[in-house]
Amino acid sequence: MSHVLILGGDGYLGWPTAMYFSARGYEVTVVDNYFRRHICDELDIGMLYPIPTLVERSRVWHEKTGYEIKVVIGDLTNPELMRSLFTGKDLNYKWSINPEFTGTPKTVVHYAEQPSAPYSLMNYKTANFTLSNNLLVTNNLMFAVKDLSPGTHIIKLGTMGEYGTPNIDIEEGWIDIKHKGRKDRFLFPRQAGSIYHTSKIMDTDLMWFGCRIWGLKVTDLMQGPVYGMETDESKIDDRLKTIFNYDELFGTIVNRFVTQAVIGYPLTVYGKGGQTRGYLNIKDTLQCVHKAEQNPAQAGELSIYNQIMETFTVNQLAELTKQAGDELGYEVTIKNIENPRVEQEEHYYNPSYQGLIELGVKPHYLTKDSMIEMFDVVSHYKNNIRKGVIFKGVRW
Ligand code: USQ
Repeated sequence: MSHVLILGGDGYLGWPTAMYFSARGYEVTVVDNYFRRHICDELDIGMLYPIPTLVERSRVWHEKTGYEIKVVIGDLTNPELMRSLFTGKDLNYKWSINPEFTGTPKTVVHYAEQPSAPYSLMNYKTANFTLSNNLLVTNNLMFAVKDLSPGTHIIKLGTMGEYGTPNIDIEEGWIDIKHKGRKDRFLFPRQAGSIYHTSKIMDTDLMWFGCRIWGLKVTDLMQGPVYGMETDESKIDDRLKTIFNYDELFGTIVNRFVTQAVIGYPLTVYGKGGQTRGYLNIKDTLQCVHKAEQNPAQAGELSIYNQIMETFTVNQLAELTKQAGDELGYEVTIKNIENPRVEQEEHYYNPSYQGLIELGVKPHYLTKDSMIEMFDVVSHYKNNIRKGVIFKGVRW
């Protein structure tokens, strides 16, 4: 079965992706430097529940399913570590059943980035870390594939935030431009609202360079904010649950709103609340990455999909959270607070996102009922929720 290498395999999306592929018979290797855990400790921002180490999770996964997820712990800004994942030379598995090198990966899923917009704008040091980590890992990956395994398909997680909120429809990655009687196709204009999002634009540029110059095969998944925590695989054992942040830095909005509602904290709507984004359930992230793996880009192609299932304003999300919470007997209040970010609070937003649906992804939509399921899980950990980490006010 083909080998999938997951960079950033300890993260919110990386670990569920690893289990998803493993459960479908793929050989899976995960790599992570535990950045997210370490920074949460350092900044004292709580997660909803403690998460076992990757080694422990892989052991539990093996015990429960018989499948193996090989674990490598290390920093992928080190080019030698990245290259060892393609050659097996000096590669040290922290956990595996069979310590032999699995072989060159057919697909690499690249999540190994600092993913938080507010973290990237705390100060010049966190901005530097975001740029250096995200760009060096991407560059190391690009060179490792070019030099050692040019047939490997790279699936890179991009973000819808690269496009910003333009006053025209957002295409899936590309736009045809007519200019003075001539035509050409270009990357759709990018204009990000944070250093993190800007680092993702630079990633895309690096990968597009690699496709044009060396014929790499790359799929860029332009993902919106993800919500949820349960997947079919995480339900097998509580210790397999993914990291769930509800703090201002690493928690995404829906996860934050449900957590806030459970402890009676007024929902933190930033500014007027008209900010519109495309959202998706964590289960759909897994389907999308799988479809991308099954439909690889051709040599020299940068294939781009907008990875969202529906759009909402912040106000609509707050209202939906309130409806679900009210039905469960919580007293949910909504509070418009001064927006710590620089962003448009009322704007046009009309992205295309048919590509992945056409490949067969079946969306899970955000409804009052699906929110109620999230309330059920979050309320189970109610005593772990710390009010103090919900809003600290990192400003742009
Ligand atoms: N927002 C609030 N209140 C909150 C938190 C957020 O009103 O308590 C607003 C934000 O101002 C923003 C929207 O909700 O307008 C989404 O914010 P978010 O924190 O859920 O998402 P964002 O910072 O954009 O970043 C997240 C992930 C990032 C991913 C991105 C996809 O952290 O890794 O790339 O979603 S996208 O937004 O499409 O670029």
